[in-house]
Formats: sequence, C-alpha cells, structure tokens
Amino acid sequence: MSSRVLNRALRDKRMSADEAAALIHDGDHVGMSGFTGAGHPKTVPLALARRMDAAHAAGQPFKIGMWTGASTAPELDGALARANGVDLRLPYQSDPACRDRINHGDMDYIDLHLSHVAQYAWFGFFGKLDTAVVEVSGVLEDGRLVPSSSVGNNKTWLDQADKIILEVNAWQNPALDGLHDIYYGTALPPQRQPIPLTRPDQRIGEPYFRIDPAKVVAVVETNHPDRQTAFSAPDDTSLAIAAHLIEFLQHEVKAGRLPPALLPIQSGVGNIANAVLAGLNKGPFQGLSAFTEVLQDGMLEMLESGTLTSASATAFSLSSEALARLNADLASYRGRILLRPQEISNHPELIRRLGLIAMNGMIEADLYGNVNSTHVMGSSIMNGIGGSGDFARNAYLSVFMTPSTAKGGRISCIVPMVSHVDHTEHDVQVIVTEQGLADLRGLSPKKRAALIIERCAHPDYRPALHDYFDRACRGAPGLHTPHLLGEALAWHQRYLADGHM
Ligand code: 0RQ
Repeated sequence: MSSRVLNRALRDKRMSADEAAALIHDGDHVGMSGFTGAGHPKTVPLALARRMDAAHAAGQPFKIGMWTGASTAPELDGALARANGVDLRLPYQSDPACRDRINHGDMDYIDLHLSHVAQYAWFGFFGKLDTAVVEVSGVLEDGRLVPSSSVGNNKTWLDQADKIILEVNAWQNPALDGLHDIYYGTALPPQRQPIPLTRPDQRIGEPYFRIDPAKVVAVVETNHPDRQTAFSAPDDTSLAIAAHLIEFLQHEVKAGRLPPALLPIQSGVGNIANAVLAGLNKGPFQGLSAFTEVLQDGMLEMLESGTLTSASATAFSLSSEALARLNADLASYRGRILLRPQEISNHPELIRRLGLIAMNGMIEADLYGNVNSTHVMGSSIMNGIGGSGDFARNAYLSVFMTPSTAKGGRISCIVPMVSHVDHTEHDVQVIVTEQGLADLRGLSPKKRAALIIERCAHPDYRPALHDYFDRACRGAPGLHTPHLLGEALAWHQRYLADGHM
C-alpha cells in the first residue's frame, strides 16, 4: 500500500509506535488528538502504556499530564488509565477505567468547558505543552496535514507543542480531505477580532493544518478504526421525551418565536439525543441546519433524508453501520458537513450570533432549574460538562432532557437541590422528561418549582417534592428561592444510605 506521507522530509521520520513512545517522558505534558472516539492516536498511547507498566514494575515513576479534545477510546484513555500513567487529565472523558481512576483519587481531572481549552493553553494557564500526539489522515507534499475524523484541539496542540508525533491513519477515508475548516484567526486578547462566521455552513478557514516540520520528531503509519459508538433503538422513555420536545418546537413556530425551519440545532450525545434527532427526521420541520459539536447517527440520517441541509461539528461519533454508510458516500457531503476546531464549533460568540437550539442530557435538575450534568451523588464524576455549558449559556433556547428517574426508579432525577451545579437556573430554559416539558422562560423561582414538579417529576416522587416545596415556602428564611437547607440534600443522603431516594 502506498504511503499517505507525501512530504519527503516527514517520510524520513517514519518509525514504529514503540520508538515514537520512547520520546515521551515522565512528567511531560502531552496533547493528544481525539474527540468522542474519533481521530485519537491508536498505537503510540498503547506503546506508551507498555513503557509506563515497565517503569512502574521497576519501581520508577512514569506519569504524564494528558490534554485531549474530549473523550477518546480504550486504546488511549483506557490504556493509560489502566497503566496508572496519567497524573492530570483534561477535559471531558467518558472511559470507564479513566472514570474509576478519577473517582478513586488516582488521577486528577479538570472538567472544563470545551470551548475554553484551546484558549487556556494559549494563555499559558496549564503550563507548557511538551508533545503533541495527533492522528491525521494524510500529509501533503508541502507538509500540511489532512485532519482526521475529529479536529478538537489539534490545531492548538500542533502550534503549541515543542515536539510533534504524527499518526497517519490509512483507515481514515481519503475523502475526508476537503471536509475541514481550520480557522487561524484566533488572536489573543487584546488583539482579538470578531470571528467572521454568520451561517452554520460557512467556510472561514482552510482545509489543512499548517505545522513547523522541524518540530515533527516521529511519524507513525497506522491502519486502525475509530471507536464507533453503538446506539440502542429508542425506548418508550426517549420517544416520549422526543415527542414532548417536538410538540414544543411546533408551538414555538406557531407563536412566531421560531422560524419554520427552526434555528440551527445543537444536540448532545447519547440515546435520548439520538431519539430526538430521529423524531425531528420524521417531520414536521424541513430545511434544518446544525451547528453542533458531534455528528452522531441521528444527524447523519437527517442529512441523508434531506431534513438537515448542513452540519457543522468538530467530530463524528457514529455507530459502525452509520459510519459504513457515510464512508460509502463521504465525497458527496463536501460543503454539507464541515469539521472545525472545537474552539470554533463551541464558540460562545458564534452560538449567540447564530441563535442555537441547544438540546443536552443531564443527570438531575432541581426545583428551581439548576442542572447537574456531571456528578453522581455530588462527588463521583460521570463524564464531564463537555460542550453543554458552551451551548446552554449562549443558545437562543437551552433545553435539558432526562428520564424522570434513574436506577430502576430508585433515584428521582428531579430533586429539591442538585448535588452539583453545572448549569445554573439562569442558563436553563426548558426541562423535559418522559412525563412532560416545563417551559421556564419568564418564570420566577417559585413558579418554576411548581411547574417542574407538575410537568417533569415522576408521579412516585411528586408528593414528596410538593411536601418539601410547601414546607420550604412556609419555613425558609427567605421566600425568593425557598429552601430548607438541613433537608435540601437529604434525598441524595438517603440514596447513599438506603439505596433509594
Ligand atoms: O448510568 O450506565 O451506570 O446505568 O448516568 O445515563 O440515562 O444513559 O443518559 O447516556 O444520555 O447520559 C448527563 C451523563 C447523560 C450525558 C449524561 C446514570 C444512569 C447511567 C447515563 P449507568 P443515561 P445519557 C455535547 C454535550 C454532559 C456532557 C454534554 C453527559 C448514566 O448527557 O455526559 O452534555 N452530559 N455534552 O443510570 C445517578 C442520577 C442519574 C444517574 C442518570 N440522577 N443519579 N445516576 N444516571 N441520571 C457532547 C460533548 O460534550 C462531547
């Protein structure tokens, strides 16, 4: 098979994954590519984990600081977590081994808004970046890089790192060439200028990464698949959530608060988000656009049917079936799919300007509309805030969705007070469960509480929520946001003690 490394100088730097991994040292800060299981390096991290295991077996320390785009895959997050080789990780992760290390206190984790990561690296807030390990799908003759199936923070890692290790993955579809839009106009304050994007499908950058070839210390040729995300068929709960939301959007169009083709949509990951997209694909809206973070199965189906005219994202997150369909026809999506750096896909300025409809999952919401997206029972991380905060705070309409209960009904996802806050009441306009939808816009805290209990809570928990709220309205020291502080987190405490809220 012919090499995808067309640049002669970089072709001379080809080596094995083990040789490349030997260039990473204990204490290094390493910027890895990868976003929701797409475009992560697939061989160097495994070789690095082997080095870490060997060092630990010999009684030597070997841990790195690892920065990524978002979640990766077992051969990156999983392997390094199992080797206990990560001192500090940022941002979003969703790997079970990684989550265990964090929750057991073996790994420090900084959960950041995804739009903040690149600029914080530029500001120097995380210290110096030693090495970038970035998957690309090709190297042009002039040394520019054809990005892979995710863009994430790769532009920043390639610019910032002292050393670059490239994985050139021949598994990636060559038709990815031309799908990316890499914007190089993000100067630092006080030199920053407006980002010239006014339509979701607008191209404002170039298709390739520019690099300083002198910084490349290794090129590793690979041929390995992305993670591929399996989705389960929508169940009754997610179908009900989707139906409530679509009915609400129709109502908003009728009321003149949304145009007939809606506004650009952003959709989180997971089965509920996918069910909402499947619902949107069945109608009644046409000519939709997406300005989102990940392009998942539901969005691809909408592109295939024509319901969605274009999608801007930073990564794919597809099942193997959807990926096979996309790969068979990828060239035809040029101009309809754009992959951008995550600092652009999630940029607050652009989200506010375009007026997005943001739809994200959550762990729990409280009576007043504060939302917890990240923590189970206040202390254990699930995944991370990801892009949900970027979108929720700046969207035209910010929607959070969850089943009304979790763990077979033993947990109410509507609680008196959330055990961790990711999105404050100020950033949450609509809450949806399979029970119904609470439109919180224009409501004071007490009115919000009454509506959330009536529309969203599971009937099994409604009486206890009413009881708490009524007593808070009588006994709280202030009646703007009535709470009984000694009791507000008792539901979580009860679950931890008795296994039932
Ligand atoms: O745990 O698998 O052990 O049973 O949380 O819950 O219902 O499968 O929902 O897959 O949509 O995930 C918020 C985690 C929801 C996700 C979250 C338990 C539940 C299960 C998953 P088990 P479900 P989903 C852009 C947007 C933040 C990032 C984001 C998320 C597991 O949506 O990570 O929005 N969001 N990014 O049992 C205890 C509760 C619970 C609970 C659910 N109240 N208490 N456990 N669970 N509710 C994309 C990116 O940023 C990349």
